[in-house]
Amino acid sequence: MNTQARSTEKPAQEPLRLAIQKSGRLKEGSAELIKECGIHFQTRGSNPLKASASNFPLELLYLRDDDIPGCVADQAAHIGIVGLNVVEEKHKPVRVIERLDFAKCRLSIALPRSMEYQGLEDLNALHIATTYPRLLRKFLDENNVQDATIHEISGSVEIAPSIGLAQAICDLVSSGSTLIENRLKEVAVVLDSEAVLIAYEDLPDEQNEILERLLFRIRAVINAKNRKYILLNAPEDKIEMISKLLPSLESPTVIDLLEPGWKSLHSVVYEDKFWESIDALIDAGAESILVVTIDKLIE
Ligand code: PRT
Ligand code: ZN
Repeated sequence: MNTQARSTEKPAQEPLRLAIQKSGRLKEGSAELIKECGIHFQTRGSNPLKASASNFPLELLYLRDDDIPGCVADQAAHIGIVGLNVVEEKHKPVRVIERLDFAKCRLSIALPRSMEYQGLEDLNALHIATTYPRLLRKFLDENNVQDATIHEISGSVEIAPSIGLAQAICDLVSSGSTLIENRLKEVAVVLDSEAVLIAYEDLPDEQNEILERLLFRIRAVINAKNRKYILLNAPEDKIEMISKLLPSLESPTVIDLLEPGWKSLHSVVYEDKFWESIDALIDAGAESILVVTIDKLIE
């Protein structure tokens, strides 16, 4: 009887292994995303580089960001969260599954402010310092800049021109203040980057199924992030005009108010577009406008 019971038992599911950055600019955003997906982790146990979720078949591996594409390519991790800049530079065989809408930056070429610059051909004959030699070479080749020399260095790229190591740099920029501090000007964008979810190219069915469940949650979180739920009141005869002005995702809901001749309009809107249309909405007669954060949005 015991044997029979054992034979019908389902084998334990092997969790999906997700590699995230151990410490650095991606750490907080990665942890926040997982938390918003409703996945909980106990405090790390005996191994400080690993953690298991208590309510989802997910295991976390904490790594340096540079190691994440390689670990996913050789299946030490099934999936990873890392900057697109690192994925493209490392050029490992992994799939980029989803842009995650945080850690946005750009890989740019910058020159000393005093240097004259008319266009990409002015980069010819320059020495350019970077930690991204592959991406820079590709960009220069694609733009027919054949005579620039690339100096690969491992950090502090922004000081290279001031110490005479190079005449130009190619580095990540977000606010632009590091460039300003170092009297540099941005002249060309090589890559627009942000955190992305990458996956092993040929995941086993079991892990692929877990990934699909995780992706469903991640997309609901990302969809909600840049959208707001808006409620407003307006006279009945203004509702049609107002609904045309609203940057809605779909047809708004219109509800009668107790006060005769007045309606309430509810809709989901893109936050950035909402700010562009707010004045027009008020001019058209919208009142008591309430904007509410959305927790998750499943489309
Ligand atoms: O230790 P580990 O190897 O894991 O981390 P790391 O030191 O290599 O990387 P980390 O944590 O600095 O960055 C991780 C990822 O964050 C990068 O690969 C990018 O995808 C993303 N990211 C977003 C940035 C920036 N913004 C950014 N501004 N990475 C670096 N910077 C640096 C940039 O190199 C420059 O020195 O910030 C400076 C410029 O910032 P601004 O705001 O002055 O323009
Ligand atoms: Zn790194």
